[in-house]
Order: sequence, then C-alpha cells, then structure tokens
Amino acid sequence: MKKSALQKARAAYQPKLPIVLTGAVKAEAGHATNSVADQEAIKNLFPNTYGLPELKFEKSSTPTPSKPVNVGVILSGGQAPGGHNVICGLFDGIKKVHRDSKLYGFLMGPGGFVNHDYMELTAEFIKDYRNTGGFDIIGSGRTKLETKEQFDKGLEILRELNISALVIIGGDDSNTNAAVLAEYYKSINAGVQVLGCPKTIDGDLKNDVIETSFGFDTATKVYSELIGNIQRDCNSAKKYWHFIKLMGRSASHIALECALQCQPNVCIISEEVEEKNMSLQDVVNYIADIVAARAAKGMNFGSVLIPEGLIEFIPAVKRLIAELNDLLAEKAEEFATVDAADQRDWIIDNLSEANAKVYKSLPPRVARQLSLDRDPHGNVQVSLIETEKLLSEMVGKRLEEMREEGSYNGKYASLHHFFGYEGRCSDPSNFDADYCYALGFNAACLIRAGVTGYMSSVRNLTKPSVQWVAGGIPITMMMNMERRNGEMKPVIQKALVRLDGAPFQKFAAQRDEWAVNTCYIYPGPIQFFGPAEICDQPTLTLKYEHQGK
Ligand code: FBP
Repeated sequence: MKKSALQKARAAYQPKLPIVLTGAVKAEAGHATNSVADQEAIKNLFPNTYGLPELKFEKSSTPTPSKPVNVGVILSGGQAPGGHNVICGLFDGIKKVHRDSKLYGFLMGPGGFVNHDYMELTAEFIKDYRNTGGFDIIGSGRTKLETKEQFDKGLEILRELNISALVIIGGDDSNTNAAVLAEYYKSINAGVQVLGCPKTIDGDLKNDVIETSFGFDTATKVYSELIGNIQRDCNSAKKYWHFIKLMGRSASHIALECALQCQPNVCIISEEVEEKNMSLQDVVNYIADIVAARAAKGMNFGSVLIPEGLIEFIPAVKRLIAELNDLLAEKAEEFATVDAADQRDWIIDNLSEANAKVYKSLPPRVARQLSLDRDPHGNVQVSLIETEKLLSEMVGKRLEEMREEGSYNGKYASLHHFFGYEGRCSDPSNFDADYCYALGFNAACLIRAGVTGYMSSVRNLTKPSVQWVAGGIPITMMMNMERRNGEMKPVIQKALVRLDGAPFQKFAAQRDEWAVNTCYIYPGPIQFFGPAEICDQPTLTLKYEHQGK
C-alpha cells in the first residue's frame, strides 16, 4: 500500500494503553445490573445474559496460564475514525494472550458473517492499517443480524474456524444485535462469546457507563476545521450566509460540539426544537430574525449549523413519521404494488387526517424522502434530506415578507454544505487512536475473562490515556423497549442531547452573543505531533460533561 509522508510517520505512532492493561489483569465484578427501563420485558427476553455485573480490570500479580484463542471481528454500520485501531488492539491483545491466537475478519459487515466471507488478519496484513482512518481493512455493512437462521448460519463458520469469540464493532443498533446474538448462543450452549465495541461518529451511543463512542472526536474535529475555514471565508468576503448540515442521524451531538468549537451565528439543536414544540416555520423565523439583526448592523453574512435529524424532531413531523413507520410496515405488500406516481396520494389516503395534513404541507421532496425505504434498522435516512437547502429557501422567503413589513433591509445570498462523509474516514486523532486501540485490547481481556454479552468499556477519558479505566458493561444494562417497524423491540437507548447537560448549557449561555456579533473560532486541522494541549485534547462535549459531574 502506498503511503503519504504523514501516513508513514503516523504508522509509527504507538497508541498509549491505560496502564492497567499493560500487564496481567484480573476482572473485578461489581453489583448485578438492571436495564435502564422496561426491566421485566428485557429480563424475559434475555434470561441468560440479563443482570450481569459490571466488570473492572485491575492489575494482577499472578499471570494465569493461557491457550490460543480464535476470534472473529465484524465492522458494522457507518464508518468512524479509529475502527482499524480497534482491530489492531484486539489483534495485539489476543496475541499477548497467546502467540498462536488467530483473528478472522468478516468482510463487508454482518453480511460477511452470515455468508461466510472472511479473511485471516495477520500481523503483516494489519500493519498497514495501524492509526489509519476508514473501515477498508475488512469493509463494513448494514445487514441487520436478527433471525435464528442468520445466527445458525454464522455459527457454522465460527465452528469451522474454531472461533470461540466474536467482536462486533458498531453503533447502538449493531450492539443491540450483539446482545441478541450473545443471548442466543448462550441459550444453546454454543460456546461462543459475543462482545461489542461502541462505535459511531454520531456520539449517541453513550450513557453513565460508556462515556463516548469512538469516531465522534475525530469527525467533529474535521467538521470544525471545515466550518472554521468557511467562517473565515465568510468573514473575509462578507457576502454569504452558509447553511451547513452536519451528520449525526437523530441526535444533535455533532452540531453542538462543532458549535462549541466554532461559535457560529446560528446552531439549531433538534432536541430543543422538540422540547419547545417548534414548527418548521418557527425554526425559519428564528434564523430569519438573526439574519435581519445582523443585516441591521451591516453584516449580510453568517453561518448556520443544522443537525441532519432536525426534520424528525419537529413534533408534528415526528408524529407523522411514527404513523408512517407503522403504516409502511403493516401495508408493505400493498404499498409495493403502488406506482411511484401514485404513492403520495396513497399515503395521504391512508394516514390519519392530522398527519395527512402535515404530510401535504411538506415540500414534496422532503415528504417523499420520509416515505422511502428505511435503513435495515428502521431509521429514516435523514442524511438524504436536504434540510440545509429547505431552510435557506424558507429563510429567503421569510426575509422577503420582512422586507415588505419594513423589518429587514439587507442582502441575502446563501450557500449550502453537508458535512458527513468528509469526516467519517479521516485518520483518527490521537484521542481516537488511543481510545480505539484500548477498546480493542480491552475486548481481548474480556475474551480472556470468558464473558459474553458485554461491551468493551474504557472510561475516565478526560484524563491522560494511561489513567483510563478499563472493563466491561453488560449490554442489556443499556436497553429499553422501543417501537421499531410496527413492533416493540429491545434496543439500546439512544443518547440524545440533554438540554440540562453542561454542553448545551454552555452553548445556550453564549449563542445570543454569537448570533449578532461575529465571534468565530477557527479551530484549524487536527494535529498529531506536538504538545499534548494541542494534540491530545478530547471534545468539549466530553470535557463539559465531566466538569458537570
Ligand atoms: P452509524 O450509526 O452506523 O455509526 O452511522 C452513522 C451515520 O454516519 C449517520 O450520521 C448517517 O445518518 C448515516 O450513518 C449515513 O448512512 P450511510 O453510511 O448508510 O449513508
């Protein structure tokens, strides 16, 4: 593989492990756990893996004898910087257990597991992937693991390769699948451990025990660099309003983190829109008022950050999506026979009156997107909805009305951007390089500890990486019951932005100032080499969350 000079230098970087993982470890078990909600239902669905204790690794003075272990690994869902280092950490961890241990990668996500597409990952092969971005080492995919047939098919290849542990690196949905698979294999005494690793740039797989998902740090730093560059351009030419949509699916963590890093004129937080019961027009009016206030001071330029899931959080649209999800699940066969040209009318005829009215009121391209195929986990594909264009057009219309009313007398020209794919495969920041390597290495320790149904957990993340705390969290502990594709399902509870949380509070305290004055920060590119205060800092979200504790 050809490498740039930076990549060559970066390949030599040795991720820093938590000190506790550098020698022999023993697992200390805490109290039995409960799921975050719906305890009875989750307990019934996971009779073999419910209630397990949290585990914390401590140094051990007596190394236990070890034998080789064969492990399978799957990358699942959207790419996130650092995935390669999870695999490298896992590889080094199982080799430390025994040099004859083997690691097999299933290709292109969970589909490779079911279809028996795999490769052995050797030291020679993985060396080119250390500290690099992307998931191209084995590829990723969004096949949902949910049926007994898939689990049994997967078990065939595990048996063939003598694999006794499977590590699924994924987001909330993929880790939910890991828990279901762990439970199934335990129930049939398959002798296979299943473990998860918290991945997603969206930052929505976190809770009291998982401090952050990997990839969020790097992705938000990449987007913040780009937003900073745009703001500097904008402050130089002083002639455009930039509408910037940011990935993050439902949650607004990415938009909020980028706002804290860059101090834009506007940042919409979907969770607040829902809390305040705002309509789309309310959001438009809020932005238009800021555009007008800046115009009154002679500043016909600015930056607006928009989380990609915004549309789902407008309460009226949320109710519409919930009914659409059930309708399209219940009448899937009938809907499949409807001509594309007639689908809009079919949907309107089949919705309740209130939701049909909302559906009709949406611009046709947005309404259409809400009725298109969900991803395999039942999510609306929000990354395909052009909210940034929709909002800038609506703001333009509102400003014309305001001009007629005499409350606006500026110039309005808008440009649009969508940052998502630009950051998902970037080389991991030092934080993500260390965190991911530790998550993978720690997963090897969990394998050694013989547990199943656990997520690899590395905590104390605002401290230098050597002081991080390592262990395992039972996945069932993070679960609740939610309605998916028309049915109640056990799923890991998604972490949305908390309006009473320190990151949002910091933002809310400053945004009015950022709106009318120009307070931009230009964070610049990720730095890999140099002083720790420049290269090793975690996100502001993580820092503020920890300060608030
Ligand atoms: P994961 O939840 O699988 O980590 O994916 C995150 C994400 O990047 C979202 O931010 C985005 O909405 C989605 O993936 C895009 O999906 P795709 O990669 O299939 O286009």
